[in-house]
Amino acid sequence: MPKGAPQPVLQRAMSIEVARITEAAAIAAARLRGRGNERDADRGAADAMHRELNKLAVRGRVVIGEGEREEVPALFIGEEVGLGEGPQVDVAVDPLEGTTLCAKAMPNALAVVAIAARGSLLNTPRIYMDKIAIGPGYEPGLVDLDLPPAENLRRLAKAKGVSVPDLTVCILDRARHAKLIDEVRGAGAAIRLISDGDIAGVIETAESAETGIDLYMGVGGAPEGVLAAAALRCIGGQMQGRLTPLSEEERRRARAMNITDFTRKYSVEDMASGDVIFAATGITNGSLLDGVKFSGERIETHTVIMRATTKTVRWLRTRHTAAKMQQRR
Ligand code: VTB
Repeated sequence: MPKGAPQPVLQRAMSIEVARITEAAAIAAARLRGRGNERDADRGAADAMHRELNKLAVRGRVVIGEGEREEVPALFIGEEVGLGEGPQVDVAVDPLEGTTLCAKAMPNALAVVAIAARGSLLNTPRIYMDKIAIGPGYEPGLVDLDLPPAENLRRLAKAKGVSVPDLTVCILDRARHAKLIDEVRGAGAAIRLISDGDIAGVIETAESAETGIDLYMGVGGAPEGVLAAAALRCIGGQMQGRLTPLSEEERRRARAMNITDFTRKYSVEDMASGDVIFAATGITNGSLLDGVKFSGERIETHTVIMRATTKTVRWLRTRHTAAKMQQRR
């Protein structure tokens, strides 16, 4: 185990169990891929994930969920999940990250879960978070949310031994990012604009040789920020997130979760400490994971499972039989 690593709370074998959870959600969502129906795909993924989570030998509590208790039937914040035996854990879920991507069969829709020792994931409501992320191997604090984009790019290029025009930044394609996009392009870097799915965007920085993404910047969902931090905790990389509530009502919801300092920059460790297992299964093809493939009786899934204590990263291709998946319902 790497020096300074958190004490393992979760059992090793649990990694494979956790993969079953995202595989089931991904298969359910993929059945409705490209049908323009966001709601049913999301619901199908959430139901499948809920079912599989409840087979896990943990005493789990959902901290990042599908919504608040009164909004959704399953996987609401605060819901108790798991078999009710075994370690006490926090559970963060996004059964269908990128509902629009799935509905339009566009790249990078994922089923995502993170399981962590109780109390080690940041509890946040569904508000926005300003994020910046880079991969592993750089000196701490190399990039910072409070630096101008051009300066972050200059520092990263220098650390990589390249020039700024060699860098590609991933940014959500939103009007709110017009200034950021201008500044990044003005500094000479390339931008991969994504329509959705910034968990994948952040993780891509940790695999930049493969994905071509060097840096993630911009404002996306806070729950997605915590899930992305859980992944970086395992795979390595730096991230800062700052909550950006847009109204008094959002500030109230955050305060109800004990968040009072809206200037605070959360590091990866602030958002996900302790022992963490992260898993994601591709729903549609993406730069990290292939989507679910259906062929007759066979269903194939592609999953990444990571663990913070050991820093093991497993890429898992699994062949399921359609009949067995039906039985598991
Ligand atoms: C963000 C991002 C997600 O949806 O939440 C985005 O973090 C929604 O952004 O990954 P808008 O409110 O600007 O539409 C995703 O892209 C997909 O859930």
